[in-house]
Amino acid sequence: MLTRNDTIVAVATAAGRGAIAVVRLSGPQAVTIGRSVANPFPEVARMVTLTAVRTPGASDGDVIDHALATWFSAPASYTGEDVVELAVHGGALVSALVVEACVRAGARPALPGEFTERAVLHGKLDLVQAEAVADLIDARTRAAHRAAVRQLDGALSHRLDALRESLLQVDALIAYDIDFPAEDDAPPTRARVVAACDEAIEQIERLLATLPAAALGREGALVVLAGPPNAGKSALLNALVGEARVIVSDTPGTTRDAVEVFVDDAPYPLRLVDTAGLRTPGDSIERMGIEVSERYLAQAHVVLVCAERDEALDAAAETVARLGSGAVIRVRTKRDLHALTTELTENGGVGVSAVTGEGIAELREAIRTALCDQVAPPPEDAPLVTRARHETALRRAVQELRAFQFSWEQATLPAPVAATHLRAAVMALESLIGAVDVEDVMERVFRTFCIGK
Ligand SMILES: Nc1nc2c(ncn2[C@@H]2O[C@H](COP(=O)(O)OP(=O)(O)O)[C@@H](O)[C@H]2O)c(=O)[nH]1
Ligand SMILES: [Mg+2]
Repeated sequence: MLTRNDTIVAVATAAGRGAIAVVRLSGPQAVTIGRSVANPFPEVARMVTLTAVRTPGASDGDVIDHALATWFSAPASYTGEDVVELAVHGGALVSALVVEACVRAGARPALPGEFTERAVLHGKLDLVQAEAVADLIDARTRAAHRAAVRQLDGALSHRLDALRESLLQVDALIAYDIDFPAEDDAPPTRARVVAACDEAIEQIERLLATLPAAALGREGALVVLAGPPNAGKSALLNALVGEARVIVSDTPGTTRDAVEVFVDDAPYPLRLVDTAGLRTPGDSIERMGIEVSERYLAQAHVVLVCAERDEALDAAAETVARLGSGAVIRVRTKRDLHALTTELTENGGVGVSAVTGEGIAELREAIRTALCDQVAPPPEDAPLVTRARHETALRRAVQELRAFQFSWEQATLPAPVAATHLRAAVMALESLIGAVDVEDVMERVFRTFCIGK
């Protein structure tokens, strides 16, 4: 168990060469320690002051760095405690020396995530918002970024709070029903319990239904280019990405392994994969390339089957359909060289030219449509369920609510016993937002954070 009444210190910015590094202190001694390493120290909270940082007791000339000092008075700070921030010069050494000076002055080096953990302990954030802080830092895609900002703003927390509140009301209804079983309005009370439970289950399931969209927004959709060698796959990938990334060659079999390019598109980012051509292996490296393509094909959300001519397109589409279950888009390549047949349009295909750019926008739209057909993008303002921890707790809540509802409706258990399922559902929601003292949950959540956050 951690001591939480001491004062912690860490570098809050990323390691490496940079203009500025921020050393952060939080705890009851933050200001005292700040004063003993930084002179002058800001007279009042939230006033930036140019200062000199020294190890406690060092001579006047022994300056570690000139820095900007700011302090925030509890509870109006990130952690809810007194916080001091020293903006020093970046690089590996300066910030390490400043941390060392703070430790000499009585601070303890912070564990990963300990600042945010304190913010949760002091009620500045709930657990779900704290996770959003980590998600915001880790976001690689616009979709993940948007979900994290929304979650930090409290969108998911408010939804969970409202759910918890409605379950507590059901609990109150049950207590009423138990206390006054013979009252005239007993049947409506029982019906209200069932209806409120249905509503809660539906809301939780709606939240759970956002999991695939959240995952796709975070990880990106796998879009694989497949087809015979020389079909123009690499050229098409370059055209889709908008810059020359993949070697385009007129010698069949140049792309021997799979090449993956990440494109942060909306609503879902794309992992575009250029594969080796599907053909009888010519040599062992080519063979490896084909195995990689097959593996990718098996996982693809969308396969762009590429060929210059319809016969080749049919043959490649057949192979692809055998190897994977993703949506297939037929792409007739090198449109600038060939007249587009009507048959292709009837097959729902797209004609493209990597040279003139014709059909590229249409193809991007077709990819977007295929993905949205598989995983409907959630409404702009909907909170998303992003973590396994959330999923587990929500599924548990649904399971408990179902168990409650079953025994309530069938009267298989005495009402007070059935109500324990209801309370277990409430507890699942509470462990999610950190409303109960859940030491082990806190440990699991925060030790995956970066130090200084
Ligand atoms: N005219 C024309 N040539 C293309 C087009 N796309 C690819 N090529 C040419 O076709 C050849 C094979 O292209 P590449 O992308 O390497 O095919 P891959 O083997 O399927 O990856 C190269 O010489 C490209 O320059 C296109 O849209 N129009
Ligand atoms: Mg190629």
